[in-house]
Amino acid sequence: MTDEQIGVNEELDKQMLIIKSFLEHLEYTLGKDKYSATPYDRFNALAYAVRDYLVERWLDTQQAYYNSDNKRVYYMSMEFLMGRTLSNSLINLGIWEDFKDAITSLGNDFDQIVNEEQDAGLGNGGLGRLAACFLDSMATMSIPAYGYGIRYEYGIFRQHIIDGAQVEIPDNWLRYRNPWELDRQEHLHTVKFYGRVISTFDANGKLVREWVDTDDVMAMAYDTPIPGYQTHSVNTLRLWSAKSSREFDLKFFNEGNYIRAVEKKMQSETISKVLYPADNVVEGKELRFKQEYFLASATVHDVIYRFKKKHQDMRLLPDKVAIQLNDTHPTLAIPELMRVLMDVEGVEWEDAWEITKKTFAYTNHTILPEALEQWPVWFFEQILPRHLQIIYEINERFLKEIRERFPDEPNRLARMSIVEEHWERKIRMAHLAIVGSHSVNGVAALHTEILKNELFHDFYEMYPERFNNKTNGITQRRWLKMSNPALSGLIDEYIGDGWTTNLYELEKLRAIAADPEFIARWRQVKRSNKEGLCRYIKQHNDLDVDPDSLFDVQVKRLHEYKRQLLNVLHIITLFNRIKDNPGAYVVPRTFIFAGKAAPAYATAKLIIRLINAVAAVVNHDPDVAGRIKVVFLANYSVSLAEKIFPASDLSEQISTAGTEASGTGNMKFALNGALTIGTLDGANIEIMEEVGRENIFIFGMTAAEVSQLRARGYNPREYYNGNRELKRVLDMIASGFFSPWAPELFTPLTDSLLNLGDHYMLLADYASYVACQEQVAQLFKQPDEWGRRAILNCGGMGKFSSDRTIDQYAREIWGIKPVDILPGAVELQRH
Ligand code: 4GP
Repeated sequence: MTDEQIGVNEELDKQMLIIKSFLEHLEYTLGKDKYSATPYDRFNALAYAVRDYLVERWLDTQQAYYNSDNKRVYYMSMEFLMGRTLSNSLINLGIWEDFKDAITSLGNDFDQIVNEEQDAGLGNGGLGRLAACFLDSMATMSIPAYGYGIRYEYGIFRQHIIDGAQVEIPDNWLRYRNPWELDRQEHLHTVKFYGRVISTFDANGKLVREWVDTDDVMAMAYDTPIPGYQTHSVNTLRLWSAKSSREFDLKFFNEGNYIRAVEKKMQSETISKVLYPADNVVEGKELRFKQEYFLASATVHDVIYRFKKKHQDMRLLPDKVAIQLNDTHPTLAIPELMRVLMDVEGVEWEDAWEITKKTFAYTNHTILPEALEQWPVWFFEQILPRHLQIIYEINERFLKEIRERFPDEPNRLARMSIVEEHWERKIRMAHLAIVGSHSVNGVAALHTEILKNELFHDFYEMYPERFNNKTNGITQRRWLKMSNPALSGLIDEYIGDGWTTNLYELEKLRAIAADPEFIARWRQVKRSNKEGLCRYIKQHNDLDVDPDSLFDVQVKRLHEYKRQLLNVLHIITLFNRIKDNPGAYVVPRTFIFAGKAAPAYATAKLIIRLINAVAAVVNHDPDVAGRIKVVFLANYSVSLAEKIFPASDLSEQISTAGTEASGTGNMKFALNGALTIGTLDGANIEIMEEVGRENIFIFGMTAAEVSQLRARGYNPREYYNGNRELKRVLDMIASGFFSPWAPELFTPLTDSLLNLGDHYMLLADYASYVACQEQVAQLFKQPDEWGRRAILNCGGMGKFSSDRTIDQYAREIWGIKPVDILPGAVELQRH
């Protein structure tokens, strides 16, 4: 046989194995044949076949981590917004083509099967998706890492738009099995709640605390494999699910009231039922508090259990374990580790406190005051009495330290105390996180400066060495290679595929950014991606959209600080200009929005209604004649985002300067060749630095200007009275122009701008935004120049890979090195 024939035979063998595995899973795992199998069964069979592929590497990886005994990192997060797993796994394992060919040869539509997968929507937005990107990077870089979270039965709600308004539908994503997870019945931890603390003395006269008469809930582990890209390593995402304990069952069932006992059992299992659907805001509910402790306790137990397999001396813990807290949500892990070290392991306070501080690191994701967690002291008194004692002691020692360091500043104590004493007494979780960690980081340069100079300034003065910046990033595997195969293929053709693991390679695009042939190819790709999105819009919104129009896109959570309303003011301005001058040439634009509003956030929901009301007017006005269109795509999710970014021309990043901690959508757009219109906020600033000031549309006040204006006294009415176009737009909204059936429907929105202070200063930035949008339109008239700048944007994205971010966390916070995974370690053991 020739080499070529051998190659062909190997290919055939591989295909046969894939087909065999797929059919076996269809038959034996799912009990279906080709007549009874639904498309969803085929997806499951395919997923199981891929999972089999992963398992050996997974075991090899875990074995290698155990053997090497390197330090490991635990990324604790209440949210992991994973999206779909199948296509990502196929890409990371490098088996996409093999599987596609094999499955297609059976007469299946491969893409249709891939599209059957439900999103794992265990997160709200930026914070949860960042955690998912980090998992991909950590696996790709062979960093011994674990994600720890909660296996919510209901993820983020599905959004329907009915008569222009958001309607929430529960996301019962586990109803049709989850082929990726493996339940670990043996990894069961008891999590205690309620009860009381008793103090006794042991034989040596040492004070011992016991937390007794508790209501216990079991945390059961479910593991999902996280394959790295082009590497043998497969990491673990471990999610906890609440189960009632056997003792619990016995106690209540013995009381004789069977139904009451079943109710109680169900109650204890509600802990992992549902994700709280709020982004950038706290919902101070007792159930949420319990969820946070559930995650904290189960994870701390697991970490210690794994540590103790190899070590006895607890003082070595920080040499072997780093725990990163994704915001303050898992901060109860700090007093929980203290409790376990002291009450279970017998470590003295001083040692326990050193161990704890060296182990934990805290990432802040927002400076919005409504998002800073503060739990009422009475929650602790009832639910976590022992933790309250520990927190009080931490605070007492901390206040003493402040008094010593700053003897002449009595006000400092109240400002910095972990306990807020006003009104209802509360525990300030951010203060606890800072005091109990050795590292505090923001997620973009500006954000970190705001933490140091404003929000946490007192703490920065006391512990300057703890503060550091880690600018966010995104994984280019999902957000370019997987979701935009046409563009990634084109890039490979010109500069190779090194960018998939070293995003700085994209710099090579700069040299060919002016090459007419490359620009033409680039534009073709964008155009065909836009056609794809047009089909989606037709199918879901029954609207015809012109793929040659400028796709002007704002997709993200609905929030006042993100200023979707400013975008709407611009749309209405253009509408008025067309109405005044129907013959004038206007660059055709399609305004695309998507995003969910927290169900209890009335203003955000009203903005959705306004967008849809404006769409109804604009899209049907004969004078407008299709020159501008407005589209709201329902149910924004990871898988919808994957369709939108590749088809976008303009990325709207228009938050009030100083409010968006980083943003990560901004990076996904630019990576896919959209130009940004944005304020000098969050990571936009760093994007500007990388792509060049001339290749981005910047408008509006800086963060410093926002503060100055606020300090001077901001009067939105000055802007309203001073700008005729703005006044007209606001008057139209207020007068019911877009809601003739309910003329006052939108007055709360205009009121908030005109009468309630316009907190996010839309009116102050309006003129500058509209002027900047005119520059956008001018440039869009020169398609090749637009294309050149889009290429330069993509070429400047090297810094924004989550691989770079993770590399910095690993070196600068965790002190963790990658572990080489030897293929076949498990295989060898077996023989
Ligand atoms: C988000 C921030 O709003 C966003 O700017 C940032 O990019 C993202 O975290 C990741 O760091 N915050 C949240 C939240 O999602 O709930 O606080």
